[in-house]
Amino acid sequence: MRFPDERLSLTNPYSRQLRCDGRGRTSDDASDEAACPGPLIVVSNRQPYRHEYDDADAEDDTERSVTVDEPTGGLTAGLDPVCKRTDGTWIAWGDGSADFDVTDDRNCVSVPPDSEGYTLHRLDLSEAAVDSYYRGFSNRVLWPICHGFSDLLEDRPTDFEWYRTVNERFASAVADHATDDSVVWIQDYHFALAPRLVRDSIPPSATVAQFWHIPWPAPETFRDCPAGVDVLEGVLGNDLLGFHVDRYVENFLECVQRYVPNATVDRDQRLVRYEGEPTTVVATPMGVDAASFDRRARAADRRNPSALLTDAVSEETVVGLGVDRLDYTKGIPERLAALERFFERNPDWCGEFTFVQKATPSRTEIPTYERYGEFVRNEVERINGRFESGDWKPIVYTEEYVEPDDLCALYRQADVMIVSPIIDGMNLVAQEYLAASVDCDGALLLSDRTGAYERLGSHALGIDPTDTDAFARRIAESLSMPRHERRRRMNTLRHRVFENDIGSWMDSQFDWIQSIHEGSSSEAIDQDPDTDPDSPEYTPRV
Ligand code: ADQ
Repeated sequence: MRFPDERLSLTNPYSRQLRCDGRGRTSDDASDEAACPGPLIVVSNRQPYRHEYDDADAEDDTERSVTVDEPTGGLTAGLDPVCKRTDGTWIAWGDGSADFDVTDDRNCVSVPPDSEGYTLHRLDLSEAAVDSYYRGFSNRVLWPICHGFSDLLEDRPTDFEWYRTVNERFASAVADHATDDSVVWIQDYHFALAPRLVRDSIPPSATVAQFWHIPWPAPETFRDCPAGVDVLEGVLGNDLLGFHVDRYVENFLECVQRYVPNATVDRDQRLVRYEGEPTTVVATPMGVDAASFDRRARAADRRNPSALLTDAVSEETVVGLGVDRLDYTKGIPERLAALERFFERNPDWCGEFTFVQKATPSRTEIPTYERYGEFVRNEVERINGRFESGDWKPIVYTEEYVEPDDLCALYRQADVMIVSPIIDGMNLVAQEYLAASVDCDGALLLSDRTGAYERLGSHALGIDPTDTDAFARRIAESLSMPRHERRRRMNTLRHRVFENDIGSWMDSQFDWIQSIHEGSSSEAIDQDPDTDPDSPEYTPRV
């Protein structure tokens, strides 16, 4: 490991990310330190707290009690204390049954309940708005385009106009709260138009930033995006735009160069100037709350595995695991095909190895997703029918909700984790598995098409999810890998996940925001696109 001063200039915001303890820190510690230079205004589709009526059958509202869902981890939990500390505001779609019965006449409520908190401003969106903005342009256009699935794009007539309307409503809510030194931090692809609208309606001294959690495609793919130029011009309203990895930054800059002729693109500085305003574009790979997964996994008793395993798998069975939303980007059919090939080629493993697939139905109102789920379920049934014998099944499939503690127990229990997306912006599941692998005896099979592969690929078992034969061989290899080799790989992988946890990621975000907020021009920020500066052991992708 080299020392920080060999690698980083003092002006580089990444310099704060370096750790010496090798264990990272808890999200609580991290959020205590994350330095937001002004009152934070977070904009996201999902809200951090949801108010729900408990008893839908009660006769009138006075008889019904209200429960509040709270953030349990990850980014939302990490941002919560920053909002509190900066007297901030969170603006999101209010989708809970009691949400608007607890807000004031501006649709605002103080959260967390019963404590000194911050303002949650809820937007009341009609069913038509949600259908077009969320299930329409966001998830039928931008999601498939950004993941390179142009053939799945559905451009319905009014979706983009609704998307614009909803973005305008969010931007107007931001303007209601913004002050001279506000920091507006917009999350994800649901808000491609909002940054420009916000930029034009709040004081110039306030900062507008956005993190784009999914990939950005190459220009040849982006060309198919309806209203693509509006999307680019909207995003260029940001002072700072973050992606997970360099590849997406490069793709974005190329798209701007190609489709926004009035913009000036400096590829070396990763700086775009459009209508006189600069946008700095950065790659900051997101991490997980590693300490919390580690803690929960340690609390899970090794002799009492999660109920899912107790019911379906005998104690001696070797366990493989997949945990995904049912989304066509996640490569679940490809994984099933590789498992089928593996059992064909390795009949000795029948009865000895079981693959547990935890899948969560997602965006089920969209027919493509419904068909995908149906296909996955049928494939599981077909493969099980082909190989099962006695009590043993090759695949245990469940869509049931798994509590966070049980998920950690499952991660800990799994001898092999398979993460095989066709494409994935980052992939947090792979990192969660590593953080929860406290016994250091598991192996990770990881698609080389995930953002996470850039940091973890050198010590995970890399797979091309579409190459069924090679994928099946990788499964066999992982099951026969000597224990010392599994430990060696796992130690390094865990180290990387702890070093680059969610707290470290938030620090890097706020360091970038601060440098831009303070007007220190991005020219002074030395971005080195060929290395991941926060990971001393990082091996460049091949
Ligand atoms: P997602 O596409 O949802 O996120 P991912 O990052 O793997 O993908 O998972 C998000 C979270 O959902 C994880 O914390 C995981 O534990 C949870 N989860 C997923 N399936 C689950 C299941 N079956 N049961 C319980 N929990 C489950 C998007 C992008 C990713 C990017 C993230 C963050 O698509 O590429 O990593 O945002 O930026």
